[in-house]
Amino acid sequence: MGSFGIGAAVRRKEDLRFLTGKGTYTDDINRPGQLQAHLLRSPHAHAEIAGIDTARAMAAPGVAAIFTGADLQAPDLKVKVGGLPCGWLITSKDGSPMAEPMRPLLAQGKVRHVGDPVAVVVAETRAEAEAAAELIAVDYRELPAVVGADQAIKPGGPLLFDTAPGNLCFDWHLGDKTAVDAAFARAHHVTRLDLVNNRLVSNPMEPRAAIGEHDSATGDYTLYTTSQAPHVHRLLIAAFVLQLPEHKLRVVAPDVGGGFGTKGSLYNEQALVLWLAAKLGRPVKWTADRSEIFLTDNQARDHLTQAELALDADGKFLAMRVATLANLGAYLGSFAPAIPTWCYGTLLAGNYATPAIYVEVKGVFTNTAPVDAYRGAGRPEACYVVERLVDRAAREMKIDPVALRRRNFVANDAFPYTTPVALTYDSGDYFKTLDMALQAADYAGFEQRRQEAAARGKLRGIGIATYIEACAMAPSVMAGQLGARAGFYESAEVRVHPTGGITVFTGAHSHGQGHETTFAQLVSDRLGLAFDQVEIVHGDTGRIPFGMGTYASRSLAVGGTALVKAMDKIVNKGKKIAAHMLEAAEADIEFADGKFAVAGTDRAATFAQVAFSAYVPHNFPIETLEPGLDETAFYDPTNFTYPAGCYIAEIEIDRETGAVTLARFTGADDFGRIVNPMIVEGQVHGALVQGIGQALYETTIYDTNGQLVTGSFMDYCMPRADNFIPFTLETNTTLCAHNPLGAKGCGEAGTIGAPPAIMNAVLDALAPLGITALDMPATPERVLRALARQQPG
Ligand code: SMO
Repeated sequence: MGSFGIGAAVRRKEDLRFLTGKGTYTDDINRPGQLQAHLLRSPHAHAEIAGIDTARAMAAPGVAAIFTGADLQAPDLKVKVGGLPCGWLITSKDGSPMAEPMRPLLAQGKVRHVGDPVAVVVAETRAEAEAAAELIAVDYRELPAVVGADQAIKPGGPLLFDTAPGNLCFDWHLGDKTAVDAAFARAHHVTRLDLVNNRLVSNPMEPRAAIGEHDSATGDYTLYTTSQAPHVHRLLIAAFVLQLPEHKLRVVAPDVGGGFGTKGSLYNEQALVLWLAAKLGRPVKWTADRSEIFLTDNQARDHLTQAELALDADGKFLAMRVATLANLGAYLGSFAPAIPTWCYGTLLAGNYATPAIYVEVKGVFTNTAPVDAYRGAGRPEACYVVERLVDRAAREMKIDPVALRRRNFVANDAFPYTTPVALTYDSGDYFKTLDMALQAADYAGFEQRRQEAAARGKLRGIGIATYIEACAMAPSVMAGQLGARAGFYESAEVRVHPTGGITVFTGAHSHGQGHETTFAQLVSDRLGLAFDQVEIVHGDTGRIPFGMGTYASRSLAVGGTALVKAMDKIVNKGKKIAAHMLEAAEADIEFADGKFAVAGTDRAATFAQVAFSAYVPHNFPIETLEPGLDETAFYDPTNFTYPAGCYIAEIEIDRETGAVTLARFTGADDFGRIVNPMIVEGQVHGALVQGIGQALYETTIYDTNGQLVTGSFMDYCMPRADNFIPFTLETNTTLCAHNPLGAKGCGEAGTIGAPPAIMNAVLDALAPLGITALDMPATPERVLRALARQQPG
């Protein structure tokens, strides 16, 4: 099965339907008698609602119903509608739990960001619902708004919640402050840096959508929706928001056009359409338009950071100290508080053996859209701090940035290596990865290219960033101790059909990752079956076993391992059946290439023959074995996985326009075992474009009143194909030491390593002019302003 097994660049099965327009996305689904919902959203960033008059809107054509926040809490309701729960509890330095204000489905007397939902109109058509919403009169009493985390924590300013004094959600820390302070006191050199990690809008190609359906005869609910984790969303809606028996709710996430973490969170509309469907006795559909995505999808990053690195005279890192303000927006997203804490602070060791690290993070509420997980989720923010600091330290100490990195890498013989910020790296070879990238980038030839560019009037710079990420969060017990309100295992059910075909039901979810192909390769490889004998099913709680879905680059390492474990059970049972069929001892049966064979003989039964015997048990050890050959496995990893790599960016700056263009981009990644190199390359390309997008193009701007200035593609610069050049990508594989596939994950690397590589290159190009600081994105305007500051007059 070499051509379809592990390591084969199999073309994606799912692409036939995607590329021929035959995918089924939530908005492609229409249920009989369905109504359309439209949300009236706040035009103000912060206001009290003194009254809502829906009378005129109710009389508008096609309107079936209008509900406001008060209706969700009405005294005559048997079950009041709850707020959206948060999946992670962060504990502050002083031991107190984070502030956890309610996030209602519809505003309860107050709005806290532009786009906050105030009322829902349900009508026969979307146009009618939208038109009627215009007729709702809301009496807003405007309040002053606050948009920056640094402003929000100033005393005496606007306050979002009475239950969160100072707009503070948590004040968290990690690491040994005393050891860090002592190391700084004896340092030969200290490098200091203030950084802004710019806020992003994730903008998946497919907007969020939800269809709620309720069967009044059975009491069953169905939700079709854009979700990365259908079982998690079912649990949250059933247990916390609507208080339904969990088994009465089926959540179907059909084809999903990009998740990026944004669709891992639960949103108001997903619960609301179910409540509406039951209330109105008809299915209710809602699909976001692009403006709603900008206003109400969870946004990303938005850190203000002060970072310091202490070094000895040889450039050995002694300690790192980091203080970050993390803007959480107006409400807590499902995983929001975990992102700037456990997903960020724990990654500040980077690829380095820094002996002492201390990080403090304040999570702050502001009158902006909620901020939550987005591709990389905390790790890009950490990598950006580390790699910008290291580069600046190299420049200040006049040490070659490559040499400084090498001097401080975790040594190859140090694994498993426990960092001062709670993680244990299991495997890696950062030296070889760096060397591969340097070689492929022709690092040695750069000076010549710089001079050649200078002759053309261009400023050319080169920048390096190494990265490490902690993927596939684990283990569940540890996560629970750290405040997680979820498990981190994954499930797989493998159904063997009597004629030898396989259907895999996986708890992981594919929203662009290509699981239907990669997981089928795992089966083809392990069971020796033809590729088209294998079907992968995901995304439907009515079919799949309970699973955690897809995030944190986990699907292969965790979901794939669950699948391997289920197949191991099948092979073990198959051996018992084959031993009976072949009249041999079980211990003598070997399974390879799809055949159960008696060792050292040519007596064998194919997988299909054994499967048939399992379901038509005429020649079967029925006294000792149950018929059937289906197996299910759950896998809870014992550690995170640690993909790592090195990116080298080369850019040119046009001094007249300030425009930064990519000249070269080279990467060397260690993703552990790679199942499908073509899919991995696609994942790296996509993440690199998002990472380079953050560094050069994308940013989210609110004005001081909390109005979103970058609320459309006219103002928010999405990277485009013509901004890019072909990437040169290498892989250096060290296997994950604790899962049987040796897989580490590949989905987020590019968003983590690319931003600092690009910014280090931009600052390298500007260094000869004395420019030492620049924040992302390095837009032409910012570059020109920086150049102008250096040339007074
Ligand atoms: S940002 Mo992700 O789905 O861990």
